[in-house]
Amino acid sequence: TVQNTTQVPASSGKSLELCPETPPNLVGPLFVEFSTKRTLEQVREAVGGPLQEGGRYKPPECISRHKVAVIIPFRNRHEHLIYWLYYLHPILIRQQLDYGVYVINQDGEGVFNRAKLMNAGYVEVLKEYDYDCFVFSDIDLVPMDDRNFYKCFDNPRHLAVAMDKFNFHLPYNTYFGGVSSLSKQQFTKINGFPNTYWGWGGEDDDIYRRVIYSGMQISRPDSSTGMYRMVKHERDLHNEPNPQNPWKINSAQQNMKSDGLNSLSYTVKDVRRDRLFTMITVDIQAPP
Ligand code: UDH
Repeated sequence: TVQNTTQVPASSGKSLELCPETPPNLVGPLFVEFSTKRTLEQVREAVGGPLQEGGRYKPPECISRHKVAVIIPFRNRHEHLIYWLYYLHPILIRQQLDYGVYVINQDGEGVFNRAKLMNAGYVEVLKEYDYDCFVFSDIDLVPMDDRNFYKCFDNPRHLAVAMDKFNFHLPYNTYFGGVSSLSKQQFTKINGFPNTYWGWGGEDDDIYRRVIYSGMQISRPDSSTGMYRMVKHERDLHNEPNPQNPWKINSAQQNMKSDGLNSLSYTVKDVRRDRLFTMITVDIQAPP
C-alpha cells in the first residue's frame, strides 16, 4: 500500500480529514505597524518555524481545501518584504491554506512591469506544485483582519478594498489593484494579465475589464474585513507613470485575445529558496 507520508504523521495510523470550511483559529482584527525594524533572520525565527524551505506550508492537522500560490511582483523592496513575511505567514497558517510564497523579482534596471511579472509567476509556480488558486499581492500591503481569506472564490476576488492610503475606502468602484485572487480556471479564461503595461498605472484597470468582458463578476470582502495598511514609500526608480497606459485600457477587450498568457515570453535567471519565500528572478525583456 502507498502511504501519503506528507499528510499523515508517522505516529498516527488514521488518515487526515478535510479542514473545516471556517478555520477555527482566526482572531479577526489585527494590529499592524511599520516602525519596528527586523532582520530577515529575526523574521525566520519569529514566524518560520512551521514552514518548509521555500516558504511552503501545509496544515499538519487536516487536509487543506485550498492550494494557493501567493505571487508578489518585486524589485528592490527588501524592507517591505520583511514586513510582508512577518505579518502574512501567521495569517496564512491560521487560514489553514496549503500555500507557497513566491517573490517574482524583475532582473535588471529596465522599466518595471507588474502584470508581466505576475504572468511569469503564474507559469513558474505551476512547475513547482499543482496550485489551483493564485493570490497576486503587492509587497507593501498587509491585511488588518485575518478573516480576509487568501483563497479563491466563485468569481475573481479583489481583496484590498479598504487601504489606509485611500482612507479605508475603494478609490473608485471598479478598482482592482493591490491584492487579488483568481483560480486557475478564472486566470486562463482571461488569458492571464496583459504583458504590455510598462511603468506605473493602468494594468489593474485592464485586468478588471478582462474579468467583466469574460462574463465574470468581482467578488469582495466587506470594507471592514478588507482593511489594509500600506508601507509608505516614495516612487521607485524605473517605474514612472506611463502616459500611454490609460489609453491602452480602452482596447482591453480587443487586446486580451492576443496579449497575455498566450504571448508571454521571459527567461528565468535565478531561483533562490529561503525558509520564508522562493525568489524567482526573471528577465522580462524590459525596455531601458
Ligand atoms: N514594485 C516593486 N519594485 C518597484 C516597483 C514596484 O517591487 O520598483 C512592486 C511592489 O510589489 C509594489 C507594486 O509593484 O507594491 C506596485 O508598485 P507601486 O508600489 O509603485 O504602486 P503604488 O500605487 O505606489 O503602491 C505608487 C507610487 C507612490 C508614490 C508616492 C509618493 N509619495
